[in-house]
This record gives sequence, C-alpha cells and structure tokens, in this order.
Amino acid sequence: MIRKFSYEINMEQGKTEEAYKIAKEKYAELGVDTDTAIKQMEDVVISLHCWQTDDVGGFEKPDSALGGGGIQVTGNYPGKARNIPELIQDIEKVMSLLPGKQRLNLHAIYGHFGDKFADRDKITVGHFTKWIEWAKSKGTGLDFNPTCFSHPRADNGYTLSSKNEENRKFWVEHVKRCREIGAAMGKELNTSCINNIWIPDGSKDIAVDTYTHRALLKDSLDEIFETEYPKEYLKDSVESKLFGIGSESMVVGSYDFYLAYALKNNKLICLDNGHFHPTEQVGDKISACLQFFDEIMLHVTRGVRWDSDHVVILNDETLHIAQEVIRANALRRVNIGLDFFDASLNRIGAYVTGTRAVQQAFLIGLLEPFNQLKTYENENKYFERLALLEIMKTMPFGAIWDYYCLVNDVPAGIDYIKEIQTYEKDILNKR
Ligand code: RNT
Ligand code: ZN
Repeated sequence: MIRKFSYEINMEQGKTEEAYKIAKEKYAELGVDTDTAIKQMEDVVISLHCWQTDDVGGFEKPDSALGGGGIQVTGNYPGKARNIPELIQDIEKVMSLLPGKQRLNLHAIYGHFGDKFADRDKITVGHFTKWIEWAKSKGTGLDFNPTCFSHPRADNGYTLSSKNEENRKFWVEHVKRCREIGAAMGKELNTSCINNIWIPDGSKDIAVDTYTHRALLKDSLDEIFETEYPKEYLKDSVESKLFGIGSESMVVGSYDFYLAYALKNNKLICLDNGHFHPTEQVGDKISACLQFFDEIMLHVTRGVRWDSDHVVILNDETLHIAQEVIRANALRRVNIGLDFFDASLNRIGAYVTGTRAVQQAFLIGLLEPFNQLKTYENENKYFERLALLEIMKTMPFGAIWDYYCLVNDVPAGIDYIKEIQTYEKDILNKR
C-alpha cells in the first residue's frame, strides 16, 4: 500500500464517513438500509479467473501461449505473469485491492509442472497440491476448469465431440482427471469446487453432421460424469456458447444442448454473458434458470461486437445480471465467476477494475428499494416503477461504495489507480 501520513488518512476517512452518513439518509428515505446492504455483500463471493494475469497461457511448458479454441487475446502490454510465483504475486495484489470475499478459479494448465511436462491426460492432484496449500493459507476456496484448447489434439476444432476416437478419449480422460483434482480441492479446503467445462468444438463454415457431434458430446459427458463425487467437494457446470473465432457457423455445446443436459443430469449451467446474441439478456435468464436449477454459475464478462471477453465495466448488462440475482434473493445459489482477458492494458489494473465493477453492480442491486418497486408493479403503477428505477440511477452510490471500501480496508475512490501504478513501476516493469 502507498504510505500516507496519518492526518491525511484521518481526513480522507472523515470525508468518506461524512459522505456515507448523508448518502445513508438519502437511501433511508426510500426505505433502503445501507448498512444491511453492506453486510449482505458478505454473500457476494467472486471467483477470480487466474487467466487474466498471463493471457490464458498457463505454465505447462516455458512460453506456453493461448492457441486457438475460438478465443483470442490481443495486446502485449508489459508485465504478464511468466510463472506461478508471479501469478500468485499478481493475484495477491489484486485481492489486496478488492473489498469483500474472493475465491480463485484455476485452469488445468496452471498446475505446478516444474520441468516435467505432463500431458493433459496425465495431470494429477499432485500438480495442484501447492495451489491447495496456498488457498488454505489464504482461507480461500478454489474452482477449476479443464483446458480443452491450446493443444495439438484440439487443433482441428473438436475435443469431446471429436469423431477421432483417440482424441475424444484423450479429452474425456483430461476432464475426468480435472474432476478428481477439483474434488480434492473441495475436500481439502472445505468448500465445494466448481469444475466448469467449456469446449471450443465447432465449425467455421456450415456443418452438416451436427447431430453426430452433439451425440458424441453427450456420450463423452455421460462417461465423464460416471464417477460421482459428494457435492460438498465438487460441483460440475457446463458452459455454452453461441459462436467463437473459427466456430462462427456451429458450436456443438450450444445453449439448448447444455441447458437440457445440465437439467437432465443435475449439473450446473454456466451462463457467460459474452456467449449469447447481443440482444439476448443473461440477466433475464437468471430467474428462469433458478426455477429449475438449485444453483447456477456465471461468467461475468463484457461482449464487444464479436468478441466475448473484454474487461467488465459497470454497464447495463452487468447491472441487470446483479439486480436479477438480488431480486430473486439468490446470492447463495448463484456462483459468480469472472471471464475476461485483455493484454492491451495493465493486466492487474484491468483485473481490479473489472472485479470492482461486478462488486459495484451487486452493491447497487442490494441498494434497490425492491419492495417499493414490487408494490408499484403489483398495483400496475408502471410510471411510478419506471420513475423510481430512473431515480435510483442518480442516487449517491459512490459514497456507499467508498465507505464499503473503507470498512474493508482497501483503497476507495481513485486511490487504487495509484496503487496499480506503483505496482507497475516496482514489479511489472521489472519482469
Ligand atoms: C470461452 C469461455 C471459457 C474461457 C475460459 C478461459 O469462450 O468463455 O470460459 O474463456 O475457460
Ligand atoms: Zn466463459
């Protein structure tokens, strides 16, 4: 943290507290208790996606890099994490600048492989024991993801739905091992690990035998899920997509496919809001899915035109997702993960900005006068409902957010920008 003289801190703290007091009164006029909202933020646990620190490269081999799979990272801003110690350093920096609680979401390519390469069908819990130890020491949970891309066996665009039986088996084995690793994480850490399956399978141009590919995917998943783990250790989720780079015309793991599969097989559905048509709203899917699923998983991201992984900002989409979770009173049923990667700006700054945006969206959701809005709605008072929703947009939310940061002992307002600049100068630029 940047050092400040104590009188400066006291002054700033005083101003933050004063602004909070006034804002608290404003919200109270609308029947909203800001202290309660801040308390409820304890249930907003964000699973940090480790891959923002190194452009989804992973550490299987020296100089591993993201290859294919319908996702792409652009930019070469200096300071990318080149190994696990650097990644941990970055993650800990990110965590030190975030209020609230976090978990860490690892991909299979982030194991401790040392100089002994282990192919994806050979990874074991042993490659992740150090991560488990790290998580224990931080008191945080871990989530996990098979890595079904950046690999020669994924080169022709198909993995779990491949017609090449040898390749399909290879990926089935990989995902099975990932579940075993995830279950070990959950068991050791006393908090269930979500193992989220996303595959890049699809076709750039018109595909005709979609039926067979989807049948193969179904068979692969059935085989993968044959082993059952207690849900206190492991939860499985499946992530759909509309299209990707190189899979523009057909994606095997579409929303219809996974929604049906997950429901029928008691799995979680993972909604990545970058994976739908731009006029579709993931916010609106939440109360629908929650009628049928005990829990769902989110990948909060920002889609920009054809790309699904820009740094999250506090836009209407992020807000709508958070509001719908809060309105459904479903914080404990919705697992909040992040998914963005951008190498064109300070990665750690982007990471903190994106995560804070999600946290802000949830805090705004918690500060909504939901009962009043619902009453208007029930009474067909639609002008009043609309007016109040509009009024909420100009409420002094910033003062509540700053206070929330203050009580969490993390920089409020613009202070984290300086923190990131210092980190860049002292750490990132020396890599
Ligand atoms: C890709 C999916 C998937 C990945 C990560 C790295 O479109 O969103 O979640 O981004 O597994
Ligand atoms: Zn995703």
